[in-house]
Amino acid sequence: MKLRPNHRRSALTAVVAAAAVGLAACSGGAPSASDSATEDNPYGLITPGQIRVASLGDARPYTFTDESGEFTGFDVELFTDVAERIGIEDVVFTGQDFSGLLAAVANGQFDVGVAAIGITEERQQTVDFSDGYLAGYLTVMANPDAGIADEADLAGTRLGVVQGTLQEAYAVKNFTDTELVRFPDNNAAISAVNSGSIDAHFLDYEAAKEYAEQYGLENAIDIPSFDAPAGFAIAKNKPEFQAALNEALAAAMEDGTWKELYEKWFPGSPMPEQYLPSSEQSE
Ligand code: SNW
Repeated sequence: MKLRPNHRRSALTAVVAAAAVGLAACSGGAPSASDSATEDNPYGLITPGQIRVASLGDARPYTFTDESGEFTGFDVELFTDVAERIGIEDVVFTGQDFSGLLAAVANGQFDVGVAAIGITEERQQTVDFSDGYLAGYLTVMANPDAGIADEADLAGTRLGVVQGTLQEAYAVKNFTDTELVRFPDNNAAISAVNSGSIDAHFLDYEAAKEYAEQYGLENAIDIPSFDAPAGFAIAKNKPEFQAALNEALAAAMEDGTWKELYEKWFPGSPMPEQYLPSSEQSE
């Protein structure tokens, strides 16, 4: 009794299988080798299955290396979560100077740059970005004795900036009576503040807050940089990678992962609404 249906099913299976083989043969035949590479490597990564990330070792709490040399911080944990959502567990972070970071992504040494990198039109000429994931302030951090409370007080002072940052660009444009002193990274600039060789350093808000606590400095001036939210920088012409990152990033915001990481790494900072789950947004 059962023979017949079984028989039929296997006949049907055979037909389906034959059709599948036919299809595979067709699709395998027509396109070039680059298509099969895309199949194994849908995001066009340097090494299939691995994401190489250009980052910073000293931009706590965004991206930094802990005592054991492991990369961690808000941006690192967010990116690692996003990568996992697109099926990539093998994420390798490498510390760079900020000034070389976008070029290293653009010329294909890294799949992505993750370092509180503000999305600007100028930067978009060399790299593409994911959607934004963090919008905050640029901060002038100084010794409380320096008497710096607003932009006018910067006249005649020596102000540190890290090369290639939005802080450098902003200072060049707006702090015209200030002597800018360029550093490769925040640690070098903070040492210079502590030794008194510069009066203040201009960096990202959360990084300033950490150094301020550590060294008895203060966040003297906060300048909104909401029009340049941080995004993940990726080489141009990788639309599948960009789309996958954006979808995963949106999911990390919608399920509260973004909020959890924000509270973990930026305790006490005002909670911006735009990246929260839609149920927690006011309109
Ligand atoms: O534009 C801000 C953004 O609104 C948020 O506060 C995170 O930082 C920024 O992206 C600015 N970050 C600087 C930049 O993009 C410095 C980055 C760094 O030092 N790692 O140039």
